Amino acid sequence: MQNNLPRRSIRNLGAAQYLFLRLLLGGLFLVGQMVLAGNFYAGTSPATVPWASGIVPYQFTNTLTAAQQKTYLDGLREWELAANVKFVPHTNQTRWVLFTYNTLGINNVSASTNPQVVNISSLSRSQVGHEMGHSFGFQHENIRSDQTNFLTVLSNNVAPGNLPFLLVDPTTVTNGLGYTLWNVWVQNGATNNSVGGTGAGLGNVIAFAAGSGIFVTGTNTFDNSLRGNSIFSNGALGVDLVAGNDAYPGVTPDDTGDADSGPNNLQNFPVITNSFGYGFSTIVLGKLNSGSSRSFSIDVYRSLAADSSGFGEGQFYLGSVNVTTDGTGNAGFALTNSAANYTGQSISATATSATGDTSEFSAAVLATNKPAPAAAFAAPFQYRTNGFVFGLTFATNFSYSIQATTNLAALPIVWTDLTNFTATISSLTFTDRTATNFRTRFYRTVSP
Ligand SMILES: [Ca+2]
Ligand SMILES: [Ca+2]
Repeated sequence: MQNNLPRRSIRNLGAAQYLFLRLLLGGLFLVGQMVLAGNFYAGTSPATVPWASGIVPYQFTNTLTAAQQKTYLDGLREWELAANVKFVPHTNQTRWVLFTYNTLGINNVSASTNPQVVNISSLSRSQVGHEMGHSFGFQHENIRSDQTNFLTVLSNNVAPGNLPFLLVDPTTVTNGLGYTLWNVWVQNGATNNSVGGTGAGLGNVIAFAAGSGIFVTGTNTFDNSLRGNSIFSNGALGVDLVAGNDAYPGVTPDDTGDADSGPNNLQNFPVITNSFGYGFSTIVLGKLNSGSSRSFSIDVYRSLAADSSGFGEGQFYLGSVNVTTDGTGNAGFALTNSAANYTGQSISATATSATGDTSEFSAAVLATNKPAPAAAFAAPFQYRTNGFVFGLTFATNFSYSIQATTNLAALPIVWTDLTNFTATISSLTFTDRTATNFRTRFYRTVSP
């Protein structure tokens, strides 16, 4: 029944998230579960923020240890480096901020009280920086007042009870935990969703998350297609499928036959066996093991650098290949991308089943430079009424041109392209139908 549901799309979400993640601090990445009380502003500090000349008086609760206070000061220091603000110990100023710590798993800011109270449980420099963003009037991208410029919320795709967390200016939300630590979180029975797509303009930018780029969790969470996005520079895996018994964060290894179950059915990822650039092209060879006699789309990506895990991510989508596994669940694939030679970049791939389950990223393989194997002429060599006929053998997946000239003596020799192609078979018989009026004819094959 779930497969009959219309496929839902989350488009441009990445762009919105990207803006959010940049927030104000540029290189300092800040995310976390957040609870907000008080006023919300449109992503920039309003004139009513009560810190004259950027001077922010602060005080620690007397239960904070010296180490906890230092963590706070480290986070505040990031703001002082990035913005025109300065934190000073509170003395007799009218408005000030109180820094506290709790063990309840709650991070929040009471922005409209005096003193403001910044309450942090997961105390870290980045969390302090994040919460101070709220203190200054910044808000999560998903609730900013100009949200609709960046994000379309499909309410039928939001779990019951969670819609307030995506509303513009949700002033009714004063205490809750609805925000995602991950950039895109597909969870708790979400099915038939699409994040991105392989068509033009459908991919999202999903980058700079502290955790995974896309995080897929929960039982009965499957058929979620994650294709064609630009996923890079995230703190954990580009795509993480996390079953209940998985160690997080982490690569979920392929299982032979792919009979395991979990989010996106723990779809096995491909294995790239070789990737290399040559000429003006990049060739990617690989294989997939999954269920037998089933069809899959292999999406191939390149990244300027491999993820530190060695798996993915996928910064630039290179193209897709459709494969069908044999009776033992195995399929090979080859993709030739003719856009450029990406030698030195990291190549990775995902597999997506016919029902839409997308895998995690494969291990990244560095593309090496490789000259194209030379083509060879072979019999028959025959002159027929419809042209000159000869055989050629190739290395598959490489591109070749067949060229001809009528004069080797006149320099420079003028070679004419007869055809260009990427070899999908290792040999063919070629007929030069233009070779009907020449006394002599010379041929060569060229690979870029
Ligand atoms: Ca995993
Ligand atoms: Ca699996």
